Amino acid sequence: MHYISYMAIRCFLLSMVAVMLFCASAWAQEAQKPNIVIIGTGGTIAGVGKSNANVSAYQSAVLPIDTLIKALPEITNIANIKMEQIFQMGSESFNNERLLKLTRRVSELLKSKEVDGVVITHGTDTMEETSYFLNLTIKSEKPVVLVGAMRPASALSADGPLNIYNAVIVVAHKDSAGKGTLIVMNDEIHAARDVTKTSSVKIETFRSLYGPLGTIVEGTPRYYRLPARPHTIQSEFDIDAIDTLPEVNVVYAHENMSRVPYDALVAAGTKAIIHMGVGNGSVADYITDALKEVRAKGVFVVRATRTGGGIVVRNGEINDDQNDYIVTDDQNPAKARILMALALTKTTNTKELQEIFWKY
Ligand code: DAS
Repeated sequence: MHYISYMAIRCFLLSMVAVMLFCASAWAQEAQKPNIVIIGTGGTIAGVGKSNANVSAYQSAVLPIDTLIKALPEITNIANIKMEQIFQMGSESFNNERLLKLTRRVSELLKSKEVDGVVITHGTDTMEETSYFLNLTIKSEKPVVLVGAMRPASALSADGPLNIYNAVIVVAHKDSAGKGTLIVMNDEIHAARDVTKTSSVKIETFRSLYGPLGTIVEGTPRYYRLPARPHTIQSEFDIDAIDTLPEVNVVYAHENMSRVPYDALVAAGTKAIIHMGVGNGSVADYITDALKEVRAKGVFVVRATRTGGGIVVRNGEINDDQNDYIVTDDQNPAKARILMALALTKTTNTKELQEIFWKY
């Protein structure tokens, strides 16, 4: 009898040890997995169409972030996930107030030792602006990755689930630290500074002027380039030092321009106008005086190009020195607006403002 009870106790103890070892290894694996926070803001990625055949006609910003993430149990193999829903809207509705709120929350999360990175699900329409702002104002080398979708979650071949999966892979990977804010879409990893949305409907809409930083292949991010301009901890801008953003607006130039948009924006109190000029940021001869009056009234003028690529040459066809204008480097007008708003939190000296465009 004693022998049987001895063996029973021995088996029980051995099974307890096995359970403890399993838990320890599971805990160790959990402990090894990075802690990632996924913030939901809305967009197509959370969209729902009337049928799965609706890939471009749908209601954006419907599904909550936990519904999107619960549909992806695979990501718990990559990281420990927490979720927050900060907005539920199309990204066309971002404004300075909402941009500051999102950025402050990301900054707060990254200050915690319990957070190793942040993924933001975001509409694609203004994702390049939000990511550029984060890229310039977040003082952390921890990865921040924005992700969206061109097809709603309800669609046939929805691109959102794999985009989120890839975004978590990228944010969780050690190689993604210190590269600035990233956008992950369509298996590509883009630098926030360079990327722009180039199509209203195509899956491959996000393009970077000089190509993506890298790609994701079978669950591994592969980087081939590094950002060349200062970002995050290298940037002079700090979200914690920004209370509000100066009002900066964009005017799209075309044949037969009217001066009304410029005059109306000055009357409304804008601090700077991004002149989205044809070609090399050109100004029609019948608008030249209007733009000079804008500057004379103390509103800055930044000459940008509507072409979708390339720099604006200073003092090329227009005497920017004499007119006290600023020219963009290769920033598109939407990003020029973000950068000018940040620059005006630092200086109102035209030469210093111009240097900021050539630096970031
Ligand atoms: N409404 C667009 C947006 O939220 C849809 C999208 O995400 O593509 O940006």
